[in-house]
Order: sequence, then C-alpha cells, then structure tokens
Amino acid sequence: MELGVRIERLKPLESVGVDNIKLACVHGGEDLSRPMRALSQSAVETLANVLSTFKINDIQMGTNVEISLSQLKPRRTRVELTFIYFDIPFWRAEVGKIALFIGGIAFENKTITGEEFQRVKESGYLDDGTIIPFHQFPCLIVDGVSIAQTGGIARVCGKLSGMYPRTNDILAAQIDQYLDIATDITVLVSSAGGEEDDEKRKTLRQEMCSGVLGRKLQILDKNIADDSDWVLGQSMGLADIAIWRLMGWLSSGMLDGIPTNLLKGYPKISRVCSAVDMHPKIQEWVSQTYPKDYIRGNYL
Ligand SMILES: N[C@@H](CCC(=O)N[C@@H](CS)C(=O)NCC(=O)O)C(=O)O
Repeated sequence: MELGVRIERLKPLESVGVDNIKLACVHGGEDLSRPMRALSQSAVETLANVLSTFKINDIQMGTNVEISLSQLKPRRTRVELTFIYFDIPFWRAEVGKIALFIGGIAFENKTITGEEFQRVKESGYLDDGTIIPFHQFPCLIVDGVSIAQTGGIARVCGKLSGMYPRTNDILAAQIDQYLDIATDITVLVSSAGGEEDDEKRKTLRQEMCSGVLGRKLQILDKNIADDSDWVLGQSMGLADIAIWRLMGWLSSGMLDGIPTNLLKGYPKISRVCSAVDMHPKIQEWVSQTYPKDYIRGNYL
C-alpha cells in the first residue's frame, strides 16, 4: 500500500526534512494526519531520509510524495554493517555506500590492500577469517553474514535506506535494469584490461568507443527519462548513483584509449551525471570521503 504525503508548508531552508516542512498524510483522499502524528520516531526518521533525497526545488506546497507504508515501519535500530572494498570510489561499492549515507545508516568502511586481495582471490577469506563468498569485491557483512555481488549489496543497502522499494516489484525491477546495465558496461570495458600490451589495449578501447561501448551508451541514453533530471522518477535513486560513478570512471581520463569527452553525444547520460554530481548529499559525501583532487569524471 502506498501512502500519499502532501507537503503543506515548506520553510525556505536549504535542505528538506521533517523539521522544516509540514506534512499532511492523505490516502485515497482521506486525511490521515492523525495517524501521521502517531508514527514512531524511527518512522519519522525514515521519512526524513526519503525526503532528503529530493532537491529543494522539486518540493513545493502541495507536492505529493508517494511513500510505501513498509518504508515507514519502524526498522531495526541497529544493523551491524561492514563494507569491504578497495580504497577507490568505484561504482560497485559507491552505490551501496551512498545509499547507506543518504539513509543515515552507519557502517564500518573496511579497505582491502592489493596484497590481501590476491590472497582472497585464492582462499575466499580475508586474513581475519571473514568469508568472501565469490572471492570478489565488494562484499558487505550484514550482522555477520557475508553478502557478495554489486546488485545484491545495492539492494540491501537501498532497502535499509528507503531508496529501494520493498513492495513495488515493478519499480524494483526498473532499478535493477540500470544496476545490471552498469555491470554489463563494466564487464565490457574491463575485458580490454586483460590485454597486456599498452598500445594494443589502447586501440581495443578506442575501437570500443566507436563500436560496442558506443552502442551500449546510446541504448542507455535512449532509456533515460526525458522529463526529469533522473534516470527514473522524480528523485535521485540507486540507478542515478550507479550511472554517475560508472560514467565518472569511464570519462575520467584514467583509461587509456577512452577520451574525457566520451559522454558527448549522450545528452541524457550527461544530464543525469551532472544532476547527481550537484546533489547536496553527493557533495557532502564527496567532500567527506574522496581525495581532494579526485577526478570524478567529465560530464560536459
Ligand atoms: N559479479 C561481481 C563482480 C565483482 C568483481 O569483478 N569485482 C572485482 C573487483 S572490482 C574482483 O573482485 N575481481 C576479482 C575476481 O573476479 O576474481 C559483482 O557484480 O560484484
């Protein structure tokens, strides 16, 4: 069941949250303001987290926000989370980490060195005995259970943070499509990394840009919404974050053979990347966790 929350009053502040907006709860035309007041503190916090993903300009008096009732159920106050990845902001880990950050959910950030990675590839365990299911990263430990695979991790983090629906299967599948195309593109581009000869690798990537990679980007661009800043819907979501970081990597100039103007010709991908990059929560995350001179990409 979806619950409509109407924004009744908005103070002109820079961020959106339950403190600076007055909400009215409506469902099917029925005013549910009283039950709204009866919501538990953790439900109100969840609501605030969902609302904080909106840009201030997207929210006005009378704005209707659809929120799944399950998102408003009090969630467990404490889940022990450890995110394990390399010390780089690659999309595979960033999409989950940023969802937790936006949701205000604390997690331990564990980085793995290249030497330990080689041992994990062999054994499937960290040096401290933590299980790494498929000998790959990222890996998320949730209350002692090791979870692998970028998509699965993103979904868990999204559910905990309210950024991935628990009851809307269609929206969930739509989000999944973009996580999976991001994986397809990553696998495609990474395939050239196996070529040890520098010149041949560069040529392979150049050919990709005008060939298979260009085709994928064109198809992705075509599938992005026309009427919003975002890939799907009216607020930033997991799909946007995944595309932003993936394209940031591809257009950063760090991959020999892939030009920094890669996104020229893909206006909707560019638009999404710029919108994510400017989002206040992303700016906050970047300033807290990225090296000062880190090139996040060229969005044109
Ligand atoms: N299917 C996995 C792939 C993850 C992956 O390839 N991770 C890389 C590091 S970014 C890795 O661990 N590679 C080592 C290997 O595949 O053996 C996912 O979606 O998370």
